[in-house]
Amino acid sequence: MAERKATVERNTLETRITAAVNLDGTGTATLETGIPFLEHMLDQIARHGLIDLDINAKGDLHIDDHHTVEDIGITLGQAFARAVGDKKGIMRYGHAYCPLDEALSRVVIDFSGRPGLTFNVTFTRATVGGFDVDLFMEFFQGFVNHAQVTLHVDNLRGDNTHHQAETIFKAFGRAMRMALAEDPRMAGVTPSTKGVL
Ligand SMILES: [Mn+2]
Repeated sequence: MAERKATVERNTLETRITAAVNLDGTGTATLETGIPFLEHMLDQIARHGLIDLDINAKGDLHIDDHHTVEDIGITLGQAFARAVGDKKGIMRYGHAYCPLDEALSRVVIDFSGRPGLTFNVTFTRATVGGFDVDLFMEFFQGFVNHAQVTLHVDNLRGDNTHHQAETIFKAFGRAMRMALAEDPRMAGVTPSTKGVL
């Protein structure tokens, strides 16, 4: 099986980002974004998705975190799209429920080739660790648009905002791990009756 790795560099007047992914990693993350809470979340994707992530972002944080968070989502989405390639042999669909104490989230992903995000989350607070929780949806929208995946994110319950966010990212990692897993019976086969994804 070919290595499923990609590195994408994306520079705009607002942000300069490099994102490297290895879909068959061991869950190590090297993160330099200037946004500690986002790094805590990206670390969950790596650890629970068994995906190696190396993300370096220099953004206009003197304005706020918005451009940097959205553009990390975009760049990471581009890296995933490139690393997953023609999607032959993958499970395509993945889902996971992850709890953290009182919080529970469900994430369902389909490497459909079509961008689509349903984000059904009501955070109990507006910020967590100094991070504006509105930006989580911006991150996932950027990711979905460029990875070309269908993604349903539901926070089913939770009182603590940190727990809500963390269960979403853990479930996202786990769902990704399932969707990207390869079944030897599907080797060389596109998991679609259309024959193309
Ligand atoms: Mn935590």
